Amino acid sequence: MKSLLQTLKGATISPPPIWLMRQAGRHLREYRDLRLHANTFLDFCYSPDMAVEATLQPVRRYGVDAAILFSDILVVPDALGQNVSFISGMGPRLEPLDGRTAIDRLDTTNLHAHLAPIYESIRRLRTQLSETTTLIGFAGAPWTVATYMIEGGSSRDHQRTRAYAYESPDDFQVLIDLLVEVTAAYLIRQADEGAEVVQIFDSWAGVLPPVQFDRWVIKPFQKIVATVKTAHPHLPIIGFPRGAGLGYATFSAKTGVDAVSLDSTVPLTWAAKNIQQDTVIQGNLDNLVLRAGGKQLENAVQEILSVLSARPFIFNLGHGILPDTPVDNVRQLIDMVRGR
Ligand code: 1CP
Repeated sequence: MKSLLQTLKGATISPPPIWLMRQAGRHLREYRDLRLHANTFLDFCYSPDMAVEATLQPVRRYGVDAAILFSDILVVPDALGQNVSFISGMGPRLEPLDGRTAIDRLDTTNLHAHLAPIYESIRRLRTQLSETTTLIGFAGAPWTVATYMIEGGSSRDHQRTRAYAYESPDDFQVLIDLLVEVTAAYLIRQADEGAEVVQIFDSWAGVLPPVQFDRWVIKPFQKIVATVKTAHPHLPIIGFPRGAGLGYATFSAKTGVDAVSLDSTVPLTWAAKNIQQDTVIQGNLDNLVLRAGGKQLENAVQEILSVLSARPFIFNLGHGILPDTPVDNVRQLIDMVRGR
């Protein structure tokens, strides 16, 4: 039986399942070798041969309990016709949406056709994973995806997007509603094709004040979770409202997700008391202590296990693994969690 699925159904398992956000990708030598075979990063994501291989690499190397589909949250704006490119060393680039006309130009008609190679990767992965490894599909949450669409890429403080949400809330709502609809449809298709769990990444949820957090994070999540659960009532959904602080409690209570992924700033005892009574917890090792390794890593891992492993818990990082993380530290982490 798959330990990740059992945990998401409410079982307390010892040792807890473990996988790592961004486990596929740049920290692995075999990924960097494979990456040379694709012209652009999106070509890589849309090549089932390469995406399947990249998904399997960390499973082979570490024996983690879950495989996360190799793709990116920005395939969705790409599928809506807002051309996305990834410039090496600079991150993603999009033609920024500069108002309602640009939002109205987004086109949902080719969504599934555009994303067909990703569905093909999921179908192939289901035949290649062992009996114990769970396949996780994913998407970005509307708020986080909208920040990339409006800023035109990564940004330090998402000021343009936050300003737009205050200055033109009705137009911004149109964009968020569109993203709610396509994200739900995308996740449903991933589950149709064989994703056994889905995670929704709201990496920039932490920049919003409570009223805005409710409107642009909680409400969109509620709608997506309800729509996905109508099609797939038993599909576990993990939410990751990174940086939400006290908002994690509201998020867990209100959105209907089965599990929440905690970032590393959330105090463990607070989370155990205020969240884990009702919701499975995933997290929340600092990716920098993993990179540093040694005694500090040991202490941090033991602290997390001692506070969170008495109830349903999935060991993970608080954010994605950093590219220069030594593979020996990752192996040491997995051995520690598994008590070896
Ligand atoms: O090879 C390369 O140079 C590209 C680097 C890379 C990789 C390996 C990017 C560019 N995306 C990915 C894969 C990816 N992205 C995965 C699958 C791999 C895995 O998890 O094992 C996933 C789940 C994502 C999700 C993702 N992409 C998020 C949400 C999670 C998070 O880290 O906060 C976000 C915000 C992105 C956007 C993105 N993709 C890539 C970059 C450089 C960025 C911008 C990040 C930023 O703004 O800080």
